[in-house]
Amino acid sequence: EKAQIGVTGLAVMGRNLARNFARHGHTVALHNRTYRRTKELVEEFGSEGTFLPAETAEQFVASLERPRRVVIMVKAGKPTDDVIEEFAPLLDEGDMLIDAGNAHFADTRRREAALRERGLHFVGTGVSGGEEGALHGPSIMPGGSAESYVSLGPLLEDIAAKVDGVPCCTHVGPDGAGHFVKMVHNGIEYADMQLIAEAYDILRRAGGHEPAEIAQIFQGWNSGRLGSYLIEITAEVLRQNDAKTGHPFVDVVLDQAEQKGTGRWTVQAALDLGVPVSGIAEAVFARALSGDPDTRAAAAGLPGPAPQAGAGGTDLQADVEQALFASKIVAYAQGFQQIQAASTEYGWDIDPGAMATIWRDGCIIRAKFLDYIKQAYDKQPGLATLLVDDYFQEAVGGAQDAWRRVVALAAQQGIAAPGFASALAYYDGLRAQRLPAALIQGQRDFFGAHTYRRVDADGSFHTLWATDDRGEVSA
Ligand code: NBP
Repeated sequence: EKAQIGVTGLAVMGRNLARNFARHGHTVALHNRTYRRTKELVEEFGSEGTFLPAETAEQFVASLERPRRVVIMVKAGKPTDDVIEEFAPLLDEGDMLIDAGNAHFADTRRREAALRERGLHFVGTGVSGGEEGALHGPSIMPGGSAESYVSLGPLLEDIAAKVDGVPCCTHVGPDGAGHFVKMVHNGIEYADMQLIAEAYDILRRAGGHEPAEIAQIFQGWNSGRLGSYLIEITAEVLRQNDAKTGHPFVDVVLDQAEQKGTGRWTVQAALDLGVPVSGIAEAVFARALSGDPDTRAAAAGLPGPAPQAGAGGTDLQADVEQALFASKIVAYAQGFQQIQAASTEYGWDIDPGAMATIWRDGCIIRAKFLDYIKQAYDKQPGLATLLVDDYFQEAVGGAQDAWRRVVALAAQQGIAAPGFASALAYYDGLRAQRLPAALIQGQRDFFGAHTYRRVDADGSFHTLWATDDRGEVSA
């Protein structure tokens, strides 16, 4: 008997993916650098399906049906290159190496090009949802060739999460497209979490609510348009009391947010593409600020207002819900623009609506909300920004008075709300008929003769700033 798919790298993620394939009736070849992990998997979970454990890479490859499908689930970075170099020489033309780890999309592009030269398909695949997702159904974002998806897609769709029978898996686009989209997905997750944290902070410090009360508020929001996994778990975390002290859990946790780097990658890539993903950037920077206790300690005595419980008035809850929803729309709109910009830059031809579809379950940002994004792109595939879609335009239009009140309140009360504030600034910047960028062009022309364009004529111009009459010349 041969295996339909093999998994090499059987730490928590690889092990759960292998079990997921087996539970769906596929025969799964197993391999890990250290054989002990392979043995343990079969001992503990062998009854879940048919596993073909291999001690060596050669045995592993020999146990796979052709074309061979090898899922690599090892630590991202050099280990992935090591494993590729171990397996590539053992494979034949048309075989597939599927990197399901959290690789940077630029590495995936490099590896795909190199392996294509050697006649192999390299499928950089984003897998979200952590270990639970890997076992019970992740959202899967495969890149690589369309040809590889014909043979690989059905297996991945089998193990992916489903919404009304629709798998949370689709071919994203060639080479690094899958890992790119997975990265932006993580960036959006950062933004979403930051906005939720700001909502909590304002409700607590300007609303005077205790964590348990705020848990109730979030639970209520979860049955409305904000309904999502992140809102749901926020209520759970806020409801939690510390067993040791009896205090709210959120009060005994050190307030320094950590990060593994995908948010930072998203912002770096956005800077390269020139796409303003301010929501994601603010979230990454807010984590960085929180994680710098020395500077925070030095600045702790700086003057500013102390928030007054009750300052938000009686409408605060409803206002914060509106501000959160509007800011969230902006963050997603920005993330989708980044995906579209990369798709154009790299020729990936990504269908943005399909991305919203495969994020509806199996990942951290799963939410009802994604259905509206899907519908927006179904209606208008060439949508310039989600903000001009009817549903989102109406939602933000209806939310904006409350949104502005919340941002003003936070500023007056001295509560940092970079996500809410920058989302609003982005919205106002985008809809402005005239921007002060004209002045910046003037400054650039003044000090660097960088030239400018006029509203009333074609071509580029330069003003002779150093001359007495400051005449204009065509550049
Ligand atoms: P780890 O990232 O902890 O990697 C451990 C695995 O890599 C083990 O199987 C280990 O083999 C193998 N390995 C290493 Br380390 N160096 C190797 C080398 N030079 N050659 C061969 N094998 C090597 O595992 P994980 O936590 O299961 O994560 C796997 C991937 O999934 C990572 O890319 C990670 O970023 C990603 N991930 C994603 C999510 C998510 O939510 N999507 C969550 C967690 C992780 P050994 O047993 O012999 O040491």
